[in-house]
Amino acid sequence: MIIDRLDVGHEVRAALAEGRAVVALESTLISHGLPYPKNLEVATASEAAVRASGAIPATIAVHGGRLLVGLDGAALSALATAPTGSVRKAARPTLAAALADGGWAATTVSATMMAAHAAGISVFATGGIGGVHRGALGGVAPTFDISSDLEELGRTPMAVVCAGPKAILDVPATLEYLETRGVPVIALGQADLPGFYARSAGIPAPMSAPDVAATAEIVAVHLRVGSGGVLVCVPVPEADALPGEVMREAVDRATAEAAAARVAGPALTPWLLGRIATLTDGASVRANTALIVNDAAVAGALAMALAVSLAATTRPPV
Ligand code: PSU
Ligand code: MN
Repeated sequence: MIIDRLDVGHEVRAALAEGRAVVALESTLISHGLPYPKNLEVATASEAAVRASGAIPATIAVHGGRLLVGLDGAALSALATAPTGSVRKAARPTLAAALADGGWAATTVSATMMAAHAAGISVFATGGIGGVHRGALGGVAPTFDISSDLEELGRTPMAVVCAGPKAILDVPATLEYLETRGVPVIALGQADLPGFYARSAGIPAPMSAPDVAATAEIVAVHLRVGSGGVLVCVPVPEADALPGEVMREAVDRATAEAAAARVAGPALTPWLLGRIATLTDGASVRANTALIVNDAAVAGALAMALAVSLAATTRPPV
């Protein structure tokens, strides 16, 4: 059982026991998504943003065969400064190997959801979820590269706060997949689906809620009557957003280059994010940084609102 591998930090354990708001944070964006020292700054700022909302942060990673829920400062910087290639990327299909290996592994959205749910956490913040990659379903040689994040959202009850599916993806196909798997997708404060680096993905969101309180109501009901997760999409802060056109050009070029270089599998997302950072002269890293910290703040507020309503009920057995 996953619970046998779980090490929940003191502060997080106490907060959960008291029914206080806790927000899970993932670690792949630290090890594979952003360069040092930006990654450590973002991880620290995200934890601070959760605390500023009144909730307790729980950054999750794998080390020494254990799933750590609530990294301390030393662990966070060990992960952020580890040499490239020395940290595994653990998703649901690769979590067991990462635990068996005994070294450091960062958890993606899917593995973070597994650990957070086992610990009893209902709210999780990330930058952008993985999804259906471009070319996964069509073209001469479909890759079938669909992130395990989507299946996890379909099965694990939890609110995942992000800035939209990552812009490198086939976003309409990703929305269709989420619909098929029964995952509500809520845009916060706007009708358009947030576009990760950009405020809008250029398509309407399946549904929207005006504010955190209204979002919390939908999430609370879903966690009681539905199964699986809810995806809450918050637009990147205006000041750091990439203009839609700049984003589209960089994403198109990076995607074509990745195909030409035959980059595939778990290496694809980190490769694309890195290439887009170069193509936009670092502007995409500023947007990515800002959206991650903003998501953490919103997740903190959501967890505060939910702590009240979830405390009043017991979750049905799964
Ligand atoms: N959000 C970011 N940067 C990232 C990620 C999210 O701003 O690097 C990570 C998440 O951990 C997500 C993963 O689960 O990218 C998706 O990887 P893949 O496409 O290989 O499933
Ligand atoms: Mn993949």
